[in-house]
Amino acid sequence: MNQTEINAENIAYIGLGSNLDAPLIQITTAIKAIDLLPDTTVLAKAPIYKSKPLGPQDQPDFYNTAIKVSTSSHPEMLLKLLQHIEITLGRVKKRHWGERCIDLDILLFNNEQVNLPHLTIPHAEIRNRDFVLKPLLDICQDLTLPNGEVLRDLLQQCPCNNLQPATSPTD
Ligand code: ROI
Repeated sequence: MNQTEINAENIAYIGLGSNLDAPLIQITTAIKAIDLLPDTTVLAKAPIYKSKPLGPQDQPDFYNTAIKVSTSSHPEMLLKLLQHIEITLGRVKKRHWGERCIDLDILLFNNEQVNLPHLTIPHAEIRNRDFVLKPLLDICQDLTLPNGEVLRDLLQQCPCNNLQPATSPTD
């Protein structure tokens, strides 16, 4: 591989979610940690939204946002780096579709499709989650999936999780 390929910049969109242990602080801290990665720069941040949990209802409301990054990591490396940040922030898996202090998902990576046992890009649930689609569209109104589907159209067909703008770090 020549130098140009090694340093090739990729554009990725990352979804962030939290409903435990001061969620707004978790999200802010995770964004700072991503920006501090040696090969990754945060280019844009969406507003943070509060939403009803998708899944078990006996858990706190979620806070969600998305960021756009430029990165020279390939998708699997980026996944490893994000998982490391999740662990550093104290993420412990409690139950399926349950509460979590931080969730970092690669939503889109260039216009690529990745189908590995441990990584699916675009995120497998992207079309069913308004708390993912709305912040993505706040960053870029014209986003499409690699198969040509328009995210704006997907949001119109998406089940509603009662998204509200999150206001203050004490929310
Ligand atoms: N529900 C909402 N509203 N936001 C999330 O980020 C979220 N993440 C999850 C599950 C538990 C499926 N539900 C969610 O992983």
